[in-house]
Amino acid sequence: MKIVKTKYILTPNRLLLNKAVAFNEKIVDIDDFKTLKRKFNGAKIFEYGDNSCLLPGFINSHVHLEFSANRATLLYGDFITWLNSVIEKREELISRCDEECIKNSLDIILKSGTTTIGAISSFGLDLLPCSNSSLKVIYFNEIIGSNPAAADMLFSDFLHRVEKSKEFKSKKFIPAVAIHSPYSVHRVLAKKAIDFAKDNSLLISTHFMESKAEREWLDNKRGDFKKFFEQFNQSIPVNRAKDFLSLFDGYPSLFAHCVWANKEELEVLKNQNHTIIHSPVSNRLLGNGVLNFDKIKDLNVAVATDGLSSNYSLNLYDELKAALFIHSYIELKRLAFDLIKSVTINAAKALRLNSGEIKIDMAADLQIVKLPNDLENLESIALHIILNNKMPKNIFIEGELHG
Ligand code: MCF
Ligand code: FE
Repeated sequence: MKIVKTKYILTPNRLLLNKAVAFNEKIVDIDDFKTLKRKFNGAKIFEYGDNSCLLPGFINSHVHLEFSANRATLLYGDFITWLNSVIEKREELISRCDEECIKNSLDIILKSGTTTIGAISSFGLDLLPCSNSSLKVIYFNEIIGSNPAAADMLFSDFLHRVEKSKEFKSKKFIPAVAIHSPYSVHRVLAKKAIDFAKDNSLLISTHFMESKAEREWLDNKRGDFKKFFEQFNQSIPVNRAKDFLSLFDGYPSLFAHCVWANKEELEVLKNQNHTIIHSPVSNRLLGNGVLNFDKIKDLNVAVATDGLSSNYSLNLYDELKAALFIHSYIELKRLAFDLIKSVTINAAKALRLNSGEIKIDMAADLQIVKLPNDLENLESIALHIILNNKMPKNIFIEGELHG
């Protein structure tokens, strides 16, 4: 048994003062330090100072590790320009990121207080580092391809990657499925992969309505994607947005971006209990605009970094800071609390995890962070956690100390 004592505990639904938490792989008890010490005689004690705060480990539900070599290779500022640069530089980028490079990214993620990731894997090159990592990994095998002539070949390659990832399945490594997007996955292929995921109870993640170009293309067969698809001799979209969405009916899934989703689509996302994955830095760098929080009030939202293909950092503290400043019209203190919930409780819900909250019987995935020593106004605690941290003091995953 271990006991952690901090000045504050943000569960994050509640703020507890001068309490302690006893845990092994799971959280066993939350009570006064003295009581826990008496109850669990011989437990290993971790006592932190006056400005310390215990939080659930963060969950980064959407990250593309295979693109981790990118710093300035890809072109930022406009989505189609970016996409063309991905197609041109993809081979070079992935060859510049070997397993050691992916492991480095995973280490940085862990040191930054993230205890679980949703890894979107395009090629399976991140399988070994992900399955060997101390982090918990939901491993989303991605399917992509708009040419129906290649559908059978693409599906069998996808199945092969899924089967391979299943060999590593454990409590900490969970195989899943990613459907790249409605513009890039032919409807027959999308349906096949989604039905496969449903039949095998695998989580599904997708990119949806990320850019204005995607909106125009799927709605009117026009805009920047028209020219983009001419290079592949494709003149019409491979999905209608509405039909694509309906493939996920009855199966709560993760929808990345949704910046350009319309009212009806947001209504479907809400009614079907889907989660919006929000990556404000990626949206900014790829020229996709700002997700309007006023329109998604009743939806489950999880903030995530996306990959280094569209971000400069895989640290969720950087992403939360960016979100605080991007959504400048929302009341600051409440936004800070909601952002912390989005990378703990909300992300855990989306990924069907028994974590993301400091509560008895939840997994002991924890981080200890610091607060300024002049903090008096406890209504601002979430804000100051975000502003004053980047690398937490200690991290526990399933009760094991890391860093
Ligand atoms: O989320 C960002 C932007 N939107 C779409 N895709 C990606 C992102 N970062 C990496 N990607 C990958 C995606 O998984 O880039 C490829 C896919 O394999 C784009 S399609 C050539
Ligand atoms: Fe992405």
